[in-house]
Amino acid sequence: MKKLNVGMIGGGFMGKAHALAYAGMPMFFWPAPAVPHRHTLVDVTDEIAKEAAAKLGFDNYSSNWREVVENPEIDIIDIVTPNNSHAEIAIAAAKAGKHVICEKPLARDAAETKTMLDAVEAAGVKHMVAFNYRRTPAVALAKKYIEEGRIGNILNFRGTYLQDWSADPNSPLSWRFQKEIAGSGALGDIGTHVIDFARYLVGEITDVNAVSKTWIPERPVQSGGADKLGTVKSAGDVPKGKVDVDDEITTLVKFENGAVGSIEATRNAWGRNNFLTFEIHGDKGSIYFNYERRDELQVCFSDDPGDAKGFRTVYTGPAHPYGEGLWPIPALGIGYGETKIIEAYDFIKSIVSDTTVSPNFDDGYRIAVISDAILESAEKRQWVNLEKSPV
Ligand code: SOE
Repeated sequence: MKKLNVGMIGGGFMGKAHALAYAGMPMFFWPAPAVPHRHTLVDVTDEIAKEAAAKLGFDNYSSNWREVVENPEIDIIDIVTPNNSHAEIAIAAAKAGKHVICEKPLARDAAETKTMLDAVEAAGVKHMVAFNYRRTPAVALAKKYIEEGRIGNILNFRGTYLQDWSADPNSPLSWRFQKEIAGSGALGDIGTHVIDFARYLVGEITDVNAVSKTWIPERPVQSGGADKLGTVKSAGDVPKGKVDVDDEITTLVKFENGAVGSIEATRNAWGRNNFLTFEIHGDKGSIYFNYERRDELQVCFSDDPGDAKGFRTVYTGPAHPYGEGLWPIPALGIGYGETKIIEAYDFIKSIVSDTTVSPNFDDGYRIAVISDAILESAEKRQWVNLEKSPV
């Protein structure tokens, strides 16, 4: 069976998720289109890379990503580093003829993202941006119902991504609060997942009208390189650094097909953990999804019997998208790991079958253009029309 060697740049939280996906993919989707092989892991020092390689099952380690990108044995470069390093690595990887998968958001703004898109297109390599949540079977099922016309013409999309890991002012100043590294705050980090849902399920966004807030303007400087994501709180009189990105974004949106809607993203919503939701109303029915209950899709169709009208729950399983490879009984449980396994499967399949996979760098670029427009709208306090922009 064909093997594809992966060089993974970054061995933190997302590195763990991607390594799990490479290990698990052939166990779920067999025969595998090709078996991803964990060849080399790169991190900032040899010591950190060595430990991460041992933990995540890679044969080799390195602290020099350029050497790994140039290594002729490597087929795929997987980028799971902070946002400010994505472009340089992806462009070098594309030039070296490697297929590239990169964590979201692709880069810090649309202009930087465009350089990545241009590079992969010029090199003719396969590319994917890791908006994994659209690969939750219940989300793919929503897409299927919409394409089959089950809820008719879409009127409204209401999407949220709410977390609370940064609601405490003592949560450290992770790189995710620094514009120079992250590009934007809640918008780029989690709002982009909702924008991906909106484009995937409804269509292209044409106009936005947003408000943005930074609730906690400074945070304790984080010790050590690893991103603590609010799990470690600093107490007492510790040095603080400036937060120069949005903590919260709320925007109205208009779609090309006439639908309207709203998108909200915040990491300051006490009690919300991974509250990634959408409710879509069509003229023949409605669909509701909440990632915190990710085996379930709530549906209501206008032709349901009058005495049974109301939302009901479909539990995803073998009858639904990706069901052929996943667990044999509905509601045994889809997790974050499974969404990443499906993502790896679709990426490997696109390489082997020489087809385009979505979301790819073009989608990542369009999402970056929408994100820039949201920030511009919040700053100018007015609607911003995207048809005049390069989407
Ligand atoms: C932090 O908000 C984070 O890790 C995001 O960066 C991921 O994209 C999301 O899936 C989980 O939360």
